[in-house]
Amino acid sequence: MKHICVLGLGYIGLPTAAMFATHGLCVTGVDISPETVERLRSGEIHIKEPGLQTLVRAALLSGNMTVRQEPVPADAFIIAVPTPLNAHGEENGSAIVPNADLTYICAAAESIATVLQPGNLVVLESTSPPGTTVDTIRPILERTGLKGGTDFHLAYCPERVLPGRILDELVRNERIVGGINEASTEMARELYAHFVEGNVTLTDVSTAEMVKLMENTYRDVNIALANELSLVAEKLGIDIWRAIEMANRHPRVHIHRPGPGVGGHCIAVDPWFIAASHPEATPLIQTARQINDARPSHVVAQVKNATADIENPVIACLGLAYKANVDDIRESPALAVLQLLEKAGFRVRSYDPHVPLGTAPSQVSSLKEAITDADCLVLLTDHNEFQHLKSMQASPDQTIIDTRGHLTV
Ligand code: SAJ
Repeated sequence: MKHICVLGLGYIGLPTAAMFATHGLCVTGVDISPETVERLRSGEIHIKEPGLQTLVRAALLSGNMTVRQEPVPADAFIIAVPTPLNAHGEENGSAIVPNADLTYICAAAESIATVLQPGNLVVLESTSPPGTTVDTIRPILERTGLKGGTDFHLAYCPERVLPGRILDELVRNERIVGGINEASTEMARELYAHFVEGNVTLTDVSTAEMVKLMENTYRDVNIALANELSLVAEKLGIDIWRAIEMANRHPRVHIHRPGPGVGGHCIAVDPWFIAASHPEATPLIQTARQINDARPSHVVAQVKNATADIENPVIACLGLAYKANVDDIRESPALAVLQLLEKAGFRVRSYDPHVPLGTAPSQVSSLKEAITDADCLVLLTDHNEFQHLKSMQASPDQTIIDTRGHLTV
């Protein structure tokens, strides 16, 4: 394998492309956005991720990586484009179960089909509903007249890295590889062996798709349980953080952390891919999603409660990113809280040390500015910068709502 095309230069595709390029392969990075291509060509990246700027520059300077808008003939193709939720979804009785929007995956497969050659390998990395590789990607590629499994190889290899630790986890994490036949699985394994140091487990294509979805569903359902327990603890006057800490001393218990909701592009989305495949069989998964989606409204109710006696209170929302110490605001529950607070008529200020000004409503440029004169401080993201919030309070009368248990010792 000498030359690969990576389609989609986002959070996963860009580090993956740069990683292959710095491990000796010739890489064409492909993105449909002319702005992204232009920016990358000038050596600048459009994503904040520790170490990524340096890695991409090294890949470009080595001459091993180039960037363009359409794929070129290559030995292998990796699809790493988004699979957003299709809000219209499918009806399940009275409820709507959102399903995956496969538009980007299909467009990527169609562009690969224009340059596909006998002997090529195509790998899908995007998180996808069960059956996508065989039922959606394969037919598009086979319209070329080439046959999957004999003329070209096809596999699914989910990305499993955590934003904020992508470069390290790309190399060290275990990978699952599932091909449409053994030869495809083996070719994909060989490809990733260029830089993956973790174990590579081989399986079939549908199992590989399902494993990825199960991992994030496990997390979502467990977070929902933590959120539900936190609601009950609140009503009972029990400190949920201490209670969880004690329960988790049991060797077989790992209660997750309650919070303002579940954000990011994965955990709030992937469970729906399983649910949409069999709505009647997934009441637990669907309920967990609803519990986690209801969390921002609960935070707003807490704010209303805390400020009931104050006329026209000012609320400082601290943290916009979906989780600690990243700049990523995709599906961030903090944004939902902000919106709901504004809708309820609160005067709001928001601050996040990682998110550029102008991203969210009423954003200010310093923590001091955010908390001065505020009546209620709502800690929405557990960034390190907020750890000493209590000692920075402008007055002891300011209520703090710590949705993350970040200030609990
Ligand atoms: N959260 C809680 N309570 C918790 C844990 C997380 O409220 O106990 C919230 C976070 O604050 C955040 C959201 O859930 O809003 C998701 O954060 P996360 O750190 O759990 O996960 P992601 O979305 O950043 O990355 C996940 C990872 N999956 C798992 O840990 C099973 C990562 O390995 C995957 O690669 C990624 O999804 C993905 O691409 O699917």
